[in-house]
Amino acid sequence: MRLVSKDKLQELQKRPSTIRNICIMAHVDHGKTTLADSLVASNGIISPRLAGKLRYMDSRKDEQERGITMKSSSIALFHSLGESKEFLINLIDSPGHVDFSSEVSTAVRLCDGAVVLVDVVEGVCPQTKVSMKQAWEENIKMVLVLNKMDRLIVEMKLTPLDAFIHLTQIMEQVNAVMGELFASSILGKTESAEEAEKKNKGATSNVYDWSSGLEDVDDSNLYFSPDQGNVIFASAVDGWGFEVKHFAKLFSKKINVEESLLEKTLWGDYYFNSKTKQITKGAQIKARKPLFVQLILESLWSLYDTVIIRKEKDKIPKIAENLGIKLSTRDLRHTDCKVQLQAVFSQWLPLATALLDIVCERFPSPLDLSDEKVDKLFCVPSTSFDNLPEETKSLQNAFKKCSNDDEAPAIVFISKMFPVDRKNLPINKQRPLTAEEIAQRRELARQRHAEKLLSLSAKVPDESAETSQLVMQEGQEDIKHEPEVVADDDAFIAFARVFSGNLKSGQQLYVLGPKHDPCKALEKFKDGKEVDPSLTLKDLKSGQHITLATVNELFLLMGRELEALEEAPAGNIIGIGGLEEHVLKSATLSSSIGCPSFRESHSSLVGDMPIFRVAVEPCHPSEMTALVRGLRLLNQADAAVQVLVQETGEHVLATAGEVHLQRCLQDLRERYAKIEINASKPIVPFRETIVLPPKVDMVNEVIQEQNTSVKKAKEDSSDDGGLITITTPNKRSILKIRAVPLPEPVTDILLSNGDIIKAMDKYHDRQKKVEEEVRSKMDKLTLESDPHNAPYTPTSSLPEEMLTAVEDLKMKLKKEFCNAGKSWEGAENNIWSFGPKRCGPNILLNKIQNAPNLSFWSENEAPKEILDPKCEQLFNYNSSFVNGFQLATLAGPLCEEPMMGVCFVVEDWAVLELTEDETGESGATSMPYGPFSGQIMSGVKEACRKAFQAQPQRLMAAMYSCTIQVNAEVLGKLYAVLGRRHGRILAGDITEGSATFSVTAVLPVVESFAFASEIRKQTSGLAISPQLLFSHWEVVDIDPFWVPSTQEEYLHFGDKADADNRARKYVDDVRRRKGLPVERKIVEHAEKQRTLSKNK
Ligand SMILES: Nc1nc2c(ncn2[C@@H]2O[C@H](COP(=O)(O)OP(=O)(O)OP(=O)(O)O)[C@@H](O)[C@H]2O)c(=O)[nH]1
Ligand SMILES: [Mg+2]
Repeated sequence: MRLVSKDKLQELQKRPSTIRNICIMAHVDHGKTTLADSLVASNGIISPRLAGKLRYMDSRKDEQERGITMKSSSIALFHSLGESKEFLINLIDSPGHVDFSSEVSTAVRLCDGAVVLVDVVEGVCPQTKVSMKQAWEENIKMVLVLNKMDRLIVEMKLTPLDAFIHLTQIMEQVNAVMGELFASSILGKTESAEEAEKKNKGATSNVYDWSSGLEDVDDSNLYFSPDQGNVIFASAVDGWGFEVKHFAKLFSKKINVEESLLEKTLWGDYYFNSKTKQITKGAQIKARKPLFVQLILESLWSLYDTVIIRKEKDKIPKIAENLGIKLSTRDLRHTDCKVQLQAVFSQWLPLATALLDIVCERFPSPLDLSDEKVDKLFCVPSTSFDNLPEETKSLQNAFKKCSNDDEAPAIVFISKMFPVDRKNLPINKQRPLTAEEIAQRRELARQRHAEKLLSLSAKVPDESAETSQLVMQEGQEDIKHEPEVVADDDAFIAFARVFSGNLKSGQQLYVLGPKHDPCKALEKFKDGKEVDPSLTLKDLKSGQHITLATVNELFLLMGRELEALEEAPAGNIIGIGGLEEHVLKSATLSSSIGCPSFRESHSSLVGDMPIFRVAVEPCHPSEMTALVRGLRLLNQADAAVQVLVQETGEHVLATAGEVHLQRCLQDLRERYAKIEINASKPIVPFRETIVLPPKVDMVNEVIQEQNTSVKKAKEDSSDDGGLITITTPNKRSILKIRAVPLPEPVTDILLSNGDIIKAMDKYHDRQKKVEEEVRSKMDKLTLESDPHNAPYTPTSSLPEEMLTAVEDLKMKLKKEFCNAGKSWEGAENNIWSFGPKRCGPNILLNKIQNAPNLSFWSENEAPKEILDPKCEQLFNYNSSFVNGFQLATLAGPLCEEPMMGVCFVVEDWAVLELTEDETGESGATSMPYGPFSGQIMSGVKEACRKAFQAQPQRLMAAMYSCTIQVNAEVLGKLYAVLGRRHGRILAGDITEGSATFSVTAVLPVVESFAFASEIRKQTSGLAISPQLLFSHWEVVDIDPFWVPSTQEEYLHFGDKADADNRARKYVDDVRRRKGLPVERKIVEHAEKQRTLSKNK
C-alpha cells in the first residue's frame, strides 16, 4: 500500500527547495537496484519483505532474467526529515554494464546528486571510475555507499579488525580516484588560465611558474570520509545502512563522550582508553582496537554470528530488547534466519532512512545549481558567454532562479526518449472501481449467468455444441481485435527535467534540436518570422533545428508506472508524452528560441563508440518496411544505437557491445518491428597499415634477405625504397609517391585530434566558397582584371579558439616529428592533407621541389602570387590529387578497410602544359582517357595503393580491454581462454584479503564473441563476467602474405605453412563478406588430378 498519495507528491513538486534529484551509479552488480528497492519499499510501493529480491526498477523481462539493469528509470519518493521537513526525491537507477553507459549519461544530466556504490569485496572497478568521472564532469555532488558489508562477514569471514583495515583500503582507492579527477581538472584549468595570461602579457616574461596550481586549491571537502558525513556503510540485500553519526549518538551517553567528538573519531586510528575514559589516537601502534571496530563492527559481527551463522533463534528476543526494538511474533517464529535478521535491521539501522537523510541534507535542491553547471549547460560551442544575445543571457538568469511561476520562461531538457506500452499509459489503464460499481457489475454478471443456465437447460444437447461454437467465434473475434491494440502499442515518453517555468498540458513550446544555435536562430527569426507549427522532425531540412510542439501529456515517473499530471513545475524530473514527431533522442524545450540547446555529454564517455556492428534483414523480404520502421523506432529509443544504411543497401546496426546488441535485436523482434529478423555475424572494423621491414622472421631468426612482400611488389614500377612512379594515361602528368609508416605518437595525436582537423577543413571549405563567390562577383564588375590579382581580403580569420587549438596541434606534431628522427624533421609544415574523410590518421606529405603552397595549414590564405606557370597547373589540380589520396586511404588494398598510420610522401609531381582539348573542358569527344582531373585522381589512388603494397603490410585490429575478477583456483583456465582468443594479459594481482585475482587484459574485438559465456563455462562461474571496453587499435604482427622463405621457417612450418595465419584469416573473412576475390587453394593435394589431366 502506497504511503504517500499522488496529490501529496504533486504538492511537493511545487516547492523546489525541498526537491532532490539524485541518481545511483556504480559498476555492474554492485547492488544499485537492490538499494533502490529498499528506498522504494520505504514508501510502501513494494512490500519490505520483497525489497532486495524484487528489483522493482528492473521492469523489463530481460532485465529480470539476466539480472542486470539495461536502462535508467526514475521514481518519485517521499521522505521526511524529522517531523516537519518533507522532501520529494526523484531517484534514478542507472545501469552499471558498460554497454549501457549512454543510459548513465542521460541520468547524470538530469541530477544534482549522485550516490556512488562500491561493493566492498570487489572494490573500485572500471565502471566505478567512469561513473565518478561522469558525475565530476557534470559538477554534481557525490555520496559514497560501501555496499555488501555482509559479504565481509559471511563470505570472506574476516574478523572485525581485518574488515576495518580492508574498508580503509577501499576508502583509499575511492579517494585516489577523486584525487585524480581533482588534479586533472585543476591542471586543465590552470593550463588554460596560464595560456590566456601569456597571451595578455605578450609572452614577454621568461620566468616559468613551476607550481602547478594544485597547491593553492582547497581540496579538504573533496574526499570521502565517514567523519565528513558523506559515507554510508550498508548491505542493500539485508536492508541496513548507517553513517557513523548514528552510532555517535548512540554511544555518546554510554561512554560519556561528547557526540561531536565521537563523530570525528569513530572512523580512524582512535581508541577508547578505558583507564582515562578518553579517546586517544594511535590505536594501530598500541595494538588497540579502533573505535570503529569496538563500537560498530563488533556489534554487527555478533549479530550476524548469532542469527545467520550459529542460528541461535532463542537469543533474538534478547538482542531486540537490547537494541530497544520490538519484533512481531510472526518475524520471531519465521523459519528463515535471513528474514529474522532483516526484521531486526529494518528497525535498528534502516537503510532507506540513513541514505535519504544524507540525500536531503547534503545534496543541493534545484534552486542551488552551481554556477559552473549553469555555465556549462548554457555554453554555446562557438561563442563565449559575453557574446551571447541578450535574450539568452536573461534566460540564463531565469534558469538559475528555477522559478515555477506561470510567467517564468519554460526551459526543459529531454535527455532520452523511452518506449512505454500504450496499454500502461494512465489514460488507457482501468481506474479502480468504486464499491457501488463493483456491486453493480456483480449483479449484472449474476443475471447473465442465470440466463445462460436457463437457455442451456431448455435446449437439446447438439444445440449446445452450436452455442459453444458461437462462444468460440466470439473468442476469435476478440483475438482479431487484439492486434489492432498492438499495432500502435508503443508510445515514446520523453525523460525530462523542467529547469524553469511551470509546464502545463496544452502549452506550446519550441523544440530545439541538439544542433540548435541561439545566435543563428535569433538572427534568422528577428524580423518577426515565425516557426511553422505544422513542421515535424521529418520535415526539417539541414540547418533547421526548431519545431513547435504542444505538450499534451505530462507524467509523474513512478518506476514501472506512470501517473498523469496536469502541470509540472520547475525542478522536477517528469515524463512528457506526444513528442515522438518532434524529438529524436534528446532535445531542449523552451518558450524562447534564444535558449541554447543543452548538449549531450557523450564525448567524454568511454565505450560509447559503437564498435559492434551487424547487418540485419527480415526473414521474409516483403517485410522490409516493417524492419525500416522498427529500426527507426529503435534508433529513437536508444541513445547508444546507430542505424546505418550502407552503400550496398544493407541495414547496419551499430551497438556498444554484445549484450547491448542482443537487447537491441530482441527489442526489434518483439517490440518495434515484430517480424523475424536475420542478423549477420558481427562486423568488426579493421584498419590497414604498413610497418618498417621486420628484422626477424617468424621463428625469430634475423632476416638476411628482403621481406617477401616487398619482392612481390617490385615487379611493379617501384625502386628499392618502394617509390612508385605513375604516369597518367594521357602521359601529361607524372607522379612519384612513397609510403612510410607514421611514427606511432603522431598517429595517436591525429586520432585524438580528428575533430580539430575536421573543423579546420570545414572552415577551409567555407572560406573557399566565399572566396569564389566574391571573385565571381568581382569578375562581373571588372571584366578585364586578372582574377588572381583581384584585390581580395579574406572575410574573416579563423575563430580565436580554433586558432589556438590548431597551433597547439601543430606544436604537438612538431615535437613528435622531432623525436622520430632526422628524416621527419619539419614534416609538420609539409602536410598536404589528412585522410580518409579529410581528418583521419594518415598524412599526405608534400615533398615536391618548388611546389606552390600545397599545404593543409595555409589553404585559407588568399591566392598567392604564383611564380611558375608549371606550379599554377599543380595548384589547379590540387583537389583532384587530394581526393585521390582520400580514396586510397578510405579503402586499403588488403581488404578495403580504412588505412591508419600511413604517410604518403609525394616526391615529385609534374603536369605538362595542356592543350584545351586535353583538359576536357572543351567537350570530352576527342578525349580517349576522360577528363584530366579524373585521371589524376585515379592515378594518385593507384600510386598510393601500390606504394602501400610495396611496404610490409599489416592489419590492425580493434582491441577491447577488460578487467576480470577471478577465483585463484580457476586462474589457469582463464589464462587459457584468453590465450586461445589471442588476448594479452597486462596485469594480474591478487585482491587484498581475498582469494580473487583481478586480471587486466586486452583482447581483439574480433575474437571476443561469446567471450563472457565461455569464461563463465570454463571457470564454472568463478570468474565475474568481464566488462569489455574499446581501448585502442593494435597491429596484428603477422604478415598476411607470409609464406615460409628461410630455411628455419621451412623447418618450423613446413613448406605449405599449414598453420593458420591469423592475419590472413581476418583479411579473407572481410574480403569474403565484401564480395571481394579471395585467393584460396581449393585443391590441396593435386597429384592425382594432375595425372588425370595428363591423360586428356
Ligand atoms: N551479499 C550481498 N549481495 C548483494 C547486496 N546488494 C546486492 N546484492 C546482490 O548483487 C546482485 C546484483 O544486484 P543488483 O542490485 O542487480 O546490482 P546492480 O548494481 O543494480 O546491477 P546493474 O544494474 O546490472 O549494474 C544481486 O544478486 C543482489 O542480490 C548486498 O548488500 N549484499
Ligand atoms: Mg541495476
